[in-house]
Amino acid sequence: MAADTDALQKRFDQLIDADDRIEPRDWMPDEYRKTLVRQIAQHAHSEVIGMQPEGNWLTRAPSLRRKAILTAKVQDEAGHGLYLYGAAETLGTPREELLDRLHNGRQKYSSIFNYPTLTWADMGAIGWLVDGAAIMNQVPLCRCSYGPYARAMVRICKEESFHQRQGFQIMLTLANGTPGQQAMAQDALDRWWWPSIMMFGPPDSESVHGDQNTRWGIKRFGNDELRQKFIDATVPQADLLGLTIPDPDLRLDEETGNYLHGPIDWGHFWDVVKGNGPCNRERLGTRVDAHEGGTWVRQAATAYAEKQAKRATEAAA
Ligand code: BYC
Repeated sequence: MAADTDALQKRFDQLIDADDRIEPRDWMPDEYRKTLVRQIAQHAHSEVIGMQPEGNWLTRAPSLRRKAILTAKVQDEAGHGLYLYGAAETLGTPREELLDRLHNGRQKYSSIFNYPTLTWADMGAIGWLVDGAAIMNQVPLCRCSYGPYARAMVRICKEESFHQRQGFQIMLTLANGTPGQQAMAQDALDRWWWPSIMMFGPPDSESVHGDQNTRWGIKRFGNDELRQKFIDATVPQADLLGLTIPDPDLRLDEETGNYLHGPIDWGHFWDVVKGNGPCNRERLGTRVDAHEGGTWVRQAATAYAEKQAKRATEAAA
């Protein structure tokens, strides 16, 4: 038995070393399966909870065109959740179980969705910064060693690119607008900048899963490197918008070409992760209510599917 496991482990290691893909039917170490379920589910939950801050503005979009675009974006996030729950299910954990873990607080979702959306400019800042950070973090996941996750990420990243562009476009319109609109854009940047930076997770020195997940080819870069790449890409965009990043210590390091940033308030980050952010209770409460309120829809869909299956069996008999 132990010899069998050794051979399976060896085969798994070979696939990882060759930068090949692990597929659902392949043998994998329990810890690899566990960390993937953790990360993919957290990602799926983030997509679904992430519909709430923008969903709040669907009825208040400033034009029909903006409303249609925002509706499409929010629908896309639901789709991302669906692909990701599907990917997690290939690892043997049913969606119901994953949702239970979210609703009981046993699984996390991204810290970024625990902040309120106070003005229309927040729709711009979310698309520009939050989707921008998501793209930076998620493009490398298209090369993740677990096949179903990597394939889901390809489509998600394509859609996130549209989302990022639409957010930037909202910011550009506001930045070129009246002084009041410019102030609204600046205020949104002031509130979303640091939370967006925190999306990449704690510093590498405090990252629990980082090293192992990089060795397994789940993560391709550490949290610090991705955060830095995001800052380097975003500072020139803020300049173009004529907006000021709310970090007095931000400056270009001529030698490395990187932007050096001021201290990040990790105490605040952990507080939000632990459930004490401005909107944690509201977000989870809304999600649980939606799930409970939707029970009859799931029951009706199941009853319909069972009836259809019975009819098909009878017709075939
Ligand atoms: N928020 O060991 P570490 C989106 C937790 S959706 C909350 O470095 P890891 C979008 C971490 O889980 C955005 N918790 O972890 C949707 C761990 O705790 P556990 C979500 C965080 O996994 C709609 C502990 O801290 N994206 O983009 O190596 C509209 C130690 O961290 C956070 C994804 O999920 C956080 N920000 O790295 C627009 C992408 N950061 O689990 C956009 C996939 C860390 O041991 N996920 N923690 O209890 C990842 O790439 C990685 O999971 C992370 C964290 C970079 C997030």
